[in-house]
Amino acid sequence: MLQEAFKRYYGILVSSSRHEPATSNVKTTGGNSLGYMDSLSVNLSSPCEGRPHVGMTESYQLEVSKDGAFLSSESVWGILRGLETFVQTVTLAADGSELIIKESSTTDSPRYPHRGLLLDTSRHYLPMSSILRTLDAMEASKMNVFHWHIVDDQAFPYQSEKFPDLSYKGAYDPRTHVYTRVDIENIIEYARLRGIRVIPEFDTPGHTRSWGQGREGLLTTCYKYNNQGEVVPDGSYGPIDPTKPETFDFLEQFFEEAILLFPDEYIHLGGDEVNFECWKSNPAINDYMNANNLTGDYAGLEEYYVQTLVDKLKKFNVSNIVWQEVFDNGVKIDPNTVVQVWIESDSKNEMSRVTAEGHPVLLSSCWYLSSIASGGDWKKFYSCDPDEFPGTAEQKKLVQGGEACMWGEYVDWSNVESRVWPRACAIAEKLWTSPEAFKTDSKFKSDGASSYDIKDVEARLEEHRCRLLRRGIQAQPPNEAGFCPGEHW
Ligand code: CP6
Repeated sequence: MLQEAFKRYYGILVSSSRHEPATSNVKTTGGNSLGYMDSLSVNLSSPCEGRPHVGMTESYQLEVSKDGAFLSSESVWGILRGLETFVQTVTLAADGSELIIKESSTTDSPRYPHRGLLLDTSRHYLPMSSILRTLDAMEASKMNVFHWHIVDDQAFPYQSEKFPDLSYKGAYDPRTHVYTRVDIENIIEYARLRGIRVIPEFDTPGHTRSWGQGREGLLTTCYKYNNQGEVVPDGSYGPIDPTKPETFDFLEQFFEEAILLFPDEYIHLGGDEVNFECWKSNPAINDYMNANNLTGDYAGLEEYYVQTLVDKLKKFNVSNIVWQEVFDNGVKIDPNTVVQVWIESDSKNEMSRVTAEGHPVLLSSCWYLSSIASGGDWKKFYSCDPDEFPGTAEQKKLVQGGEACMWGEYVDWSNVESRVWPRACAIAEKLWTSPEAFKTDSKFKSDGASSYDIKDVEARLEEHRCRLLRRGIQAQPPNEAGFCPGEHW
């Protein structure tokens, strides 16, 4: 893993630190009388871990002085983050002849363990190249979780081996617009090498229209009254039908395959926005509810669905993330189930309620990359702080971080890169940097937790956007005016 990282970052150092075409004359010399330097000493003090995981150590120390450049960490993940910082601190001399690094002493660690980005590959398919470049940009911004909202109502690009009809019938094109096992393994490996976890989301029981095409009988048949006043199917389908035992046999087999393919300890079970109208219209669903003391209680039926699914998945030893409605509807979820808050209204109180019940929580409600405001909307993203909600220190400890969400309506391979970057970088910094870090800043003003200088943030974001461009990421301009030195590439 480290050999790959050294190669990767060496390439970035020699090609992307430069604003002009690279020459073979690469050297790291002292702007501040550091003298000629040709190496970075790396000290990994604990055994290498194979996979990124929740709560992995990412802290590192970087010392650059006359004695040399030294990077140390307890974990391979810390070395990766430190390499990123190292190449970011190397700059090109004004005359373009050499690379310069200044004296520095850095002790760095993330504020939150979960710094995610959601990509939706259902509304529009994203080719492998879009996903891999996203992972490159995430590494450059020290993000560590790729939340893959892989399927939804509109299309089913996940190619299941046990149930090939799902993508055969449910993908936009079963030959070209699918993710095969090999594609998925390649994405997971590419992410692993960058210290990024891949968490798949198979959102049920709502948002599942595309599942119905390859799996007859899975979805609820919706009914209407015809002209004669009879109740008849209206030709449309609703959420997964929880009243049929074969539903759960199928789901158990389906999830078993997915859990074996995706190695992360967590799987996202969705559970958001379940529309009750179709369940209400269906006579068999209502008969089932009457027979099970659930008459009229559709949230109760949803609870039954999620509960049964979670119980079936217990034997696979996987932990769950769910959207907030699962918690709101009173499903008895395990204490370690992570709840993701996405509804903008009342989100601070929701953070309080979820953590008061002892659940780990993720914030997304203020971080929709899909809603575009004109102007520098990164400032709005940056002003949102996951710890700012009414609660005790114990409750704050349950905040795992958050995720920037790139929902797929209106984005595909042609614009996803510029839509996400560099706006997601504002969120990435928010999730990495502790408010205390700004206290060492010369411009620090001691007026509470949100004491950062927005002008400094702006300058960092401008610089980082230029860095992404040099690495081949089509990041859009973050502000109303500006330029990148040496552009365009
Ligand atoms: N798709 C799914 C979506 C959204 C959600 N789930 C969504 C809803 C409202 C906004 C943004 C996204 N497009 N499956 C909610 C988690 Cl503002």
